[in-house]
Amino acid sequence: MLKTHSKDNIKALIEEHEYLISTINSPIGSNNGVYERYENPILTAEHAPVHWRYDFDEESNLLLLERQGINAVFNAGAISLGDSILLVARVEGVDRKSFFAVAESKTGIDGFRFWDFPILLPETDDPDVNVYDMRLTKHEDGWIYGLFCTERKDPTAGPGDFSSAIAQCGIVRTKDLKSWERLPDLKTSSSQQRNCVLHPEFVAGKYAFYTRPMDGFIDTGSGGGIGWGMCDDIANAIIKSEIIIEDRRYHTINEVKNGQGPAPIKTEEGWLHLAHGVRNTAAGLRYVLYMFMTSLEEPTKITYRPAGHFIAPHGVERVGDVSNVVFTNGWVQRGQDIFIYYASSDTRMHVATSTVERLVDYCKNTPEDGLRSGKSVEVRSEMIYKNLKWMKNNDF
Ligand code: M1P
Repeated sequence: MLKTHSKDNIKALIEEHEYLISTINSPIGSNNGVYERYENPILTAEHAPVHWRYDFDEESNLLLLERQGINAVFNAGAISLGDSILLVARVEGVDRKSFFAVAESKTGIDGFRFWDFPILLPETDDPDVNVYDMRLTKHEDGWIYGLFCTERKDPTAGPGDFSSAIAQCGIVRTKDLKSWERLPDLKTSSSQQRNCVLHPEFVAGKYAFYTRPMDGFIDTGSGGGIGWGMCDDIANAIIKSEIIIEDRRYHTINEVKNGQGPAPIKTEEGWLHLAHGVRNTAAGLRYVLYMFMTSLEEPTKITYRPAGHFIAPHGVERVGDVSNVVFTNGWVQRGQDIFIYYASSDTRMHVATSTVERLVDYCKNTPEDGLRSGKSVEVRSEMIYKNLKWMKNNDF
C-alpha cells in the first residue's frame, strides 16, 4: 500500500529495521568440524540505517519514497576494539559507488549496527572514483592501517571505452576508525594492484605488504599470485622489489587468480592465512576461500598448504550480484576464538566461527594438493584403509 509522510510511517520503517538488526544469529547444525556457519547474514543492504536511505523532511518527501537506495553490503575489513567487533564494510549505493562504513557488534555474530555516518575518506590529489575492500591491520607501530582498492578510469582508454580502469592500493591510518589520515597510494612496478594487505609486524625493520600484481584490471595476465614486498617509510610507501610467495597453479582452486584475505593471524606454529582463489567454469568465475600457513621466522615461506577450498559458496550464498563468489578481507581473534567475516556473491556479509587450535590443525593435517587425480585417490585411499582397519578393531 502506498505510504505518505507521517511520523507513524517513519516510525514503522525504523521499527522494521530495528527488528532486522536485533535478530539473534545461531550456528547451523551440520558442519565439517573446522568452522561453524550461521543461519543469517550479518549485514545486508537492508541493514543500512533508514536515515541513510529516506529523506524524513515532509516538504521534500511527502510521498515518503526511498531517495538514496543501498544495493549491497559486502567485503568488510574487521577489527576488535575494546569489547566490540567493528567491521569496515564495503557499502554499495544504487549508483554503483562503493564507500566504507563502520558496523559494530558486541557478540561478533549478530546485532551489527552501522554508526550514524559512513566514513568520509580523505583523498589524494588524484581523487578516487571508487573505493573498496579495506583490510585493517593493527600494526606494531601503534596505528591501525586500512589498505583498500582505489579505482580510477584508465587514462589510456580509447574513445567509447567507459570500463577500463586502473586499480591501485590506497592507504589510510587511524587510531579509532573515526578520524582517518590518508597517506600516498602504494607504489609498485605493477600497472594494477588489488588485494594488498599490511603485515602486522616489522620485518627486518621494514613495513611488509602482501600484494597482487597484475597486468589487467580483471585478468591477472602473466602476473597474479600473492606477492610480498617491503618498504622503509609507510608515509611514502614504495616497493622496489616484489616476489610471489603463493603462486597460482594449474587445475587447482586458484588457477585463474588469488589474493590475500585479511592480515595473517600469529600463532605459536606460524602465521595463519586466509585467501581467496578463483577458477573459471562454464558459468563464469568461481571464488572460494582457502588457507595456508607461513613461517614465523621467514614469513615469505609457506609451511602448510591444505588442498582445496576452506569455504565455498553454499545455498543462498551462491546467488547475488556476482554469483558463485565468496570473498574475505576480515577476521578477528578473541582469545582462542576466530571470527571469520566473508561476503557472498558481492551482496551480503556472513560470519563463520572457529578456533586457533582447529584452524592450525586443519592447515597442518589436511593433505596438500597432489595436483592430479591419481594422487588424490592415493591420499584418500590411505585414509580409507586406515579407517577400515580402525573400524574392524573397534567392532563396527
Ligand atoms: O567480484 C568478485 C571479487 O572480484 C574482485 O576480486 P579479485 O581482485 O580477486 O578479482 C574484487 O573486485 C572483489 O571486490 C570482488 O568481490
